[in-house]
Amino acid sequence: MLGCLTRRHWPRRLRRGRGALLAVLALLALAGLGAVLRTRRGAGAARQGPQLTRRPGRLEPVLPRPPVPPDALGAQGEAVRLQLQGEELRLQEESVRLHQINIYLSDRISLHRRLPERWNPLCKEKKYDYENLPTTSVIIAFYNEAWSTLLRTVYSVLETSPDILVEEVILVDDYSDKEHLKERLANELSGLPKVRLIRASKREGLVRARLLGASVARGNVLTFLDCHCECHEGWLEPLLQRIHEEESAVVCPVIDVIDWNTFEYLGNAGEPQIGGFDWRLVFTWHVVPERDRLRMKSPIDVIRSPTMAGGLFAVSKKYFEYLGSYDTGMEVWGGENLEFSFRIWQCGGTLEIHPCSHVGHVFPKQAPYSRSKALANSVRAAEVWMDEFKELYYHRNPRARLEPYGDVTERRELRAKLRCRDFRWFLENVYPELHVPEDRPGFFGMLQNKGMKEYCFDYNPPDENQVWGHQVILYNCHGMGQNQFFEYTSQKEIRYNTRQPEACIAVEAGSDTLIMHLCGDTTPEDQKFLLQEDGSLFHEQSKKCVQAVKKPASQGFVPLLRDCADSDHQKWFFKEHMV
Ligand code: UD2
Ligand code: MN
Repeated sequence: MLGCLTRRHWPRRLRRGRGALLAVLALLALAGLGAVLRTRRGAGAARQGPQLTRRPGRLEPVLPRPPVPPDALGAQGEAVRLQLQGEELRLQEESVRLHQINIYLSDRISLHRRLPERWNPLCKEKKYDYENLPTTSVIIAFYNEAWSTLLRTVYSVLETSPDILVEEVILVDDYSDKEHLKERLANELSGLPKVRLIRASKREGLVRARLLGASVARGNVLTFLDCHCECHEGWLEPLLQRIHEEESAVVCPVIDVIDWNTFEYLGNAGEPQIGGFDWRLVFTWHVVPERDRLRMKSPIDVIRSPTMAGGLFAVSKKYFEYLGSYDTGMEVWGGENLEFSFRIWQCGGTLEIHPCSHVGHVFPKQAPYSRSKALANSVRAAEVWMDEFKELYYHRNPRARLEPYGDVTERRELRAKLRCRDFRWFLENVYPELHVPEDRPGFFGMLQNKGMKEYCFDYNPPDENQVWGHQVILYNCHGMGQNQFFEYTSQKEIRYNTRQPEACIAVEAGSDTLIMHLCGDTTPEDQKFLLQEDGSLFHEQSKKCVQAVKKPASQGFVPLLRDCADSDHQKWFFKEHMV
């Protein structure tokens, strides 16, 4: 079913065009495969051609990987913890402060290290249609990246990717100002086959930097990578094979974590996670839903994903252009991944993760540069693609409503031109796992106390990844949504639904405390509250009312269950946020 849906908008004309191209290639192939392969490899230094007889099923990489002594630091992708003191320790700490990555250690790990095998063993058996696969331009945009993480990315691509599949590796310098990225980098790269370096003449941000790379790319497929990656053996073939089969598929590798401090490669052969988002438009990871697992014939089939993390994916160049490439009104960082994900699905493509393609990525300790434009970028995505559902986002992030986001007319025209589906279709068909809040007027926002008007329900879990299990408190109302946003549903739940997975207020068993639990499919008894006309909040199971109570021996207040009484401290009302 979905197969037909996804093809709906991809115009016949283009597809036929491609068919014709393939026919020509087939004729050429008949005339002499060698000639075709030679042109596909392009001109360049002495490189080895495909060695089908010597290594059946695998082809030589662009560059051979020089041997790295097994006892060299991190040579197998294992964790390294240097025992440093004095000046050396200071230098290490400074490198972390500067890059939010332990570059002091990275500089001491080989640029040619091998990663341990962390893919499903079935991937090793997989056969590829090498002669017919499209070629790719690998595009790596970078801004002020450290030397060793950047160069390790480049070598890793060259040393793991079959030469026959790589048209070129395009590095796009997004107007970095670090000295090592100037002449020294140009010199280093000029000695490498197929590597091109282009430079932006002003800071473009990752969207326009990537597009700069795409504009000069000569491969059939664009493969985007971040500039601090390491590719696992066999990472490229599955991406290209899938696009060869289905040109409107945008395919992501599994993103494995490389630890920012120890450079341990935390690859994992198990089932990968897929991408989602919460109503703040923050990207989230999820396990594969059961209905998709049932549809898969093998654990190494591609997996549909509602969204992508953003940095690592392959897309047919022609299809990328057809889809409107990127929203060039997006600056610096953020938002483009969800925008592109919505667009792919709503405009007839598919977004997938291939379990056999693994790439490691260094997730920094925290953001190494200012990402102040991320909010405006998300607003652009919401304004163009989310229809009335953008209100759910604005409710949870009221500041976004005030954010100047520029002009999106052209992007809306693109949506109309491609006759893309609406956001409701996306939610119902691609991401039905996402709970869609009701947000009934008067029943969402901050939950304020009548007796102490400055106090609101507040929940701030210490761990962003574990939303449940902590006590709900009262705190000065700040009016910014986020951790003070609650929704009272027609199912009598008080949902904390800014994040994923969603949590609901419950009464802790045997106590008078309100704590956060995961919401149930149907409302569990301990999560049922009645918000009554007079503002009292009645817990049905215990037959008690929620009251604002001063915490003993502290300045703070908490909501606790008490016998119901006619007190303003037991009256609550929702207010939409202030801004
Ligand atoms: C994630 C994505 C990233 C991007 C971002 C949302 C992964 C692994 N990473 O954040 O690719 O989609 O979410 O926007 O999925 N860069 C520039 N110019 C800039 C800023 C960044 O060229 O002004 C480069 C940067 O050097 C890097 C890439 O863009 O190569 C992505 O930036 P990041 O690594 O800081 O983003 P990340 O991984 O935190
Ligand atoms: Mn990154």
